[in-house]
Amino acid sequence: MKQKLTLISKDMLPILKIQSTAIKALTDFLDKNEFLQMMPVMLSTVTDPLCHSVYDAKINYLGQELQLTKSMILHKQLALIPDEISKIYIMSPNIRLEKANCESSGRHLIEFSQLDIEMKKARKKEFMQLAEEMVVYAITKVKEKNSKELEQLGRKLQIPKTPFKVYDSKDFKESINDAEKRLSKEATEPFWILNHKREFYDMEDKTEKGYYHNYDLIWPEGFGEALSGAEREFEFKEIVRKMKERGMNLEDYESYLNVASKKLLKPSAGGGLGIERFVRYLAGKRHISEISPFAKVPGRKITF
Ligand code: ASN
Repeated sequence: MKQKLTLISKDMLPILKIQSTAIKALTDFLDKNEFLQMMPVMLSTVTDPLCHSVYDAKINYLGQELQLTKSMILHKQLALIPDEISKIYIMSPNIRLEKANCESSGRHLIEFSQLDIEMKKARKKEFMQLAEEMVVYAITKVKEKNSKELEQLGRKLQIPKTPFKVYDSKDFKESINDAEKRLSKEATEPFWILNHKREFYDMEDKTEKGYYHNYDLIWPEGFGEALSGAEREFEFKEIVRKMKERGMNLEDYESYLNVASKKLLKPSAGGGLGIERFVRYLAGKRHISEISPFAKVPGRKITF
């Protein structure tokens, strides 16, 4: 069988060094800003429905059907219920059994990790500012500590200037995906795209229907999406309305809806930064499989 071992590529050591610096910098930054680190959830009765179609990832345990985590968005909302807990993050492994046609995107893995963050009562401006500072802090640390490794990889990395440029999808003449691709290729600095019609949990404007209070952070040089997040829907009535609009089966979310119906969910904003995508950008590699020793690429046979 033809088998490529990324593990023994000569670039793996510099890449892992860069990854170690980046992860430490990201978590140090959040610790300094008084975020609490929570452990990942990998099995649950509920998970993120996502806004694109993937294959089911379920297992049966003692007659109970459990989902493998696609993202911890719903758990982040639940974790913020206690009054005393207001800022959290999780280095969260996710399983998304993507369709085989994602192979060529260069940025999809069926198993990946995201740094998932959530802040109670925050609005999008506050979260976006935090994310910009966090990313700049991590890139600065990588440049300081890994100049030798960046040189080995032939990677020239700029420290981005804040505030990042912001686009609103309302102003696009093409689809968001096309605009994102084009702008990412043209850009030399990371930037934001606001207002993307997505999952039920992203806040929709109360008066301007169809306007979403969400944001995607996009890497420049054609590297594409870095982070996606939003202000959250927390009111039961709105959650149910939006689930129905999306043709979701409400019974599948019974445990979550029960909590929401008791008015326990709090307003919050947050997002998730893709770790492998960040390392791919830092290392300047074109395919995400090049930065991960055990990469699981959609459509490709899994060996390890
Ligand atoms: N982590 C994302 C968020 O916080 C959700 C996702 O990964 N689909 O909005």
